[in-house]
Amino acid sequence: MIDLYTWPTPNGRKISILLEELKIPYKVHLIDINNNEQFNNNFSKISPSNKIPAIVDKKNGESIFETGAIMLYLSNKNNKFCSKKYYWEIMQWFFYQISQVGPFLGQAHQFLYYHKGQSLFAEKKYKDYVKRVYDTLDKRLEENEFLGIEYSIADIATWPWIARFEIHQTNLKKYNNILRWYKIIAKRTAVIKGYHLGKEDKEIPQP
Ligand SMILES: N[C@@H](CCC(=O)N[C@@H](CS)C(=O)NCC(=O)O)C(=O)O
Repeated sequence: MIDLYTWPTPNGRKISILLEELKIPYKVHLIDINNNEQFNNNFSKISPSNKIPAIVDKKNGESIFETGAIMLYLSNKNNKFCSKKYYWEIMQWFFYQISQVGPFLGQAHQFLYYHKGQSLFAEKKYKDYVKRVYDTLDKRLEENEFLGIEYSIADIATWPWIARFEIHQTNLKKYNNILRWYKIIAKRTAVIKGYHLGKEDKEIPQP
């Protein structure tokens, strides 16, 4: 049993989708980041940078923050979604998500959507970067069905960010390969369940 401290955001959804895919029982504790609950003392003990998500593994009492570490922990323990055969293919695209897709699309959301008009420089910078990320992913998916060749933590980490295509103002229909990949993953039962966590009313965005 895993305790999952989270909120329905792309980073939060990476973990709920992975837990669903792994069929691991988990209990959700919502940390409302719009109400600054991430700064509560109890949460700081398991997430020292005060960001969601974080987990506690009830089996051994281990607590983990940072989605990259959480996903590697869960996937290693269960020996799934990170095959030995394609290990380095998966790792490259997994770390590309952690270091580039997430941080750059996250900034794009701030400057292109939530705080539009604050900085023309930042708007151009992140609009260009979103295009660069999409071009990179589209090329990879032209040559491979999934980012890590087979469905893996690289796809599970990236998909919830692409699901925000409307917020980073991208027409997904212009990227045939990402579109195909997005739709296939969006149909998975575990993805649907993990996506809806905490926000049952919100549908998966359809391009
Ligand atoms: N690098 C972190 C990023 C986590 C993150 O940015 N979480 C956001 C929500 S998606 C958050 O907790 N924001 C609240 C805050 O920064 O105070 C990870 O991968 O876990």
